[in-house]
Amino acid sequence: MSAAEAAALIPAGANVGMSGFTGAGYPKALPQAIAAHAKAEHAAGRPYKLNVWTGASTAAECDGVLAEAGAIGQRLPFNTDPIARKAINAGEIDFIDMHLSHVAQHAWFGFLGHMHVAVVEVLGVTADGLLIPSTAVGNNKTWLEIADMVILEVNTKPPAKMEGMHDIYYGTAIPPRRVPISMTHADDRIGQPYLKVDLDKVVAVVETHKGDRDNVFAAPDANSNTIAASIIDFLSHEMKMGRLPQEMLPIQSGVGNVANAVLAGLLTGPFDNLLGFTEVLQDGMLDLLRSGKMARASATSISLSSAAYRDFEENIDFYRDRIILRPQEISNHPELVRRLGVIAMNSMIEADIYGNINSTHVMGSSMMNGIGGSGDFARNGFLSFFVTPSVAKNGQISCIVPMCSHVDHTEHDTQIIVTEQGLADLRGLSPKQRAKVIIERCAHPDFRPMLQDYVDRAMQQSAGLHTPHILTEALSWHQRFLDTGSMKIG
Ligand code: 0RQ
Repeated sequence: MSAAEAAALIPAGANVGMSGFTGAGYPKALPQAIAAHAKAEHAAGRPYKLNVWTGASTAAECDGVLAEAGAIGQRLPFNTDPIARKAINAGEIDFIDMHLSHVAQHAWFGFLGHMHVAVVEVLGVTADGLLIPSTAVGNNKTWLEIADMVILEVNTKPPAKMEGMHDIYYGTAIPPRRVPISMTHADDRIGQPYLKVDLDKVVAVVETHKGDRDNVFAAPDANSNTIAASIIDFLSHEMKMGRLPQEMLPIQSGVGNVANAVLAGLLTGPFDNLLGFTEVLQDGMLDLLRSGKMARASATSISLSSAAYRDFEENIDFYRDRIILRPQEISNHPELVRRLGVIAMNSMIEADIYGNINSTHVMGSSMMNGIGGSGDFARNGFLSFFVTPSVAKNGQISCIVPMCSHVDHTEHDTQIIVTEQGLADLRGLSPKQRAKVIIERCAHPDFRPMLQDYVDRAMQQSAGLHTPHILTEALSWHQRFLDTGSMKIG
């Protein structure tokens, strides 16, 4: 069926589960056809919006076109598209920012409402009616299970030899019937290579032949390289001290340039036979696999630059033995992250002097991308790093502030903060001890005296001295930036 015919089957107001995770495996044709359909409906004076649930972010030809057409009512759980972000921050899209490991189970529990339609990209359908998953698994297993009707986009562009790479676990149940997930190594296979679907629910099959978005990265800059070097030194030290096993623990790495620089640092670092247990497999991890430094990687999505993607395609026989793609409820599962002892590394927007972390909001009220999987890994990891340059916007914003303008990860989840200024190891420290090391090691020299002055005065004025604060001043740095364009005074 054509994408336009398939799009016409989706009624206004439907809850639609789409494939897609960090710019990989999203539907390429349906969203554009839905956007055209929405525009036609709007022109005829009829309302048309859908509630769009995915694995994580998609791309311009999915979130972008839908947002541009005003076709998204509610969106969850993660978005990086600039047009959709603008609509979210203009209050036009109701965005629900969720831990990525929660999405599938909250959908089964019925917490999110009923799913009417699933639109899922696959690489093919076997003679037995099983589905070959694409470059991202995300929440596809769940969408296919719970949707009333299913639209498949069969994309013939990704290498057909990806068949067999995936590991789809069908052992999850709803409490009280849950059982332990029997995975003890990051590279264990516990499921089957195919997605299942009730063929009676498949109302349309649409063919596409199109690659995923180009997930380009700037070459790591000096700050990213310094942060990466600090983390690698720290891990070596932990190993020397006997706190980190010699065989090293599996690595999770968030998205972005700093995350990629850390992976690039591991390429020349002292660790061998690494394992990845992450959600997004980016260029840096592909390099580690190619070099032999990393033996295997488990993820839910392959999100590559076009150059890395070519390498993946050309060397698919090599990579298919080394990469395992799982549903995100498994790639990000707290039980597994804790059992495997994952080392979590995620970027943030800002940290406060006590170690609370804001990963999602700019100046307290505007959404950037979402919490993604950072919380799944940070709370349950063996070690948890949060990284950022110490300043943003040409030095006018301090990424270390008296109080975060929004909190995604509490002080209880944060172990280690790293900026290009240095590394603050917060393990075993009280709030006041944390403030001292965060200010000394992580704050930019332009803001260090202001932060110290804040703490000194809070020690005099605060009602309680466990986490000293001056409540009328705690968020004044953000307000000053909004008023003057700088957090600096004068
Ligand atoms: O804005 O693009 O307008 O210049 O934030 O900042 O430094 O380019 O960093 O691309 O690595 O993203 C936390 C957003 C970092 C990301 C975040 C502004 C800065 C710039 C981006 P401009 P950088 P990155 C795995 C785990 C949450 C989800 C997560 C993220 C823009 O890593 O979304 O971890 N993480 N998932 O100027 C105001 C500050 C700022 C600031 C930076 N303090 N105040 N603006 N910026 N610091 C993936 C998944 O879960 C799927």
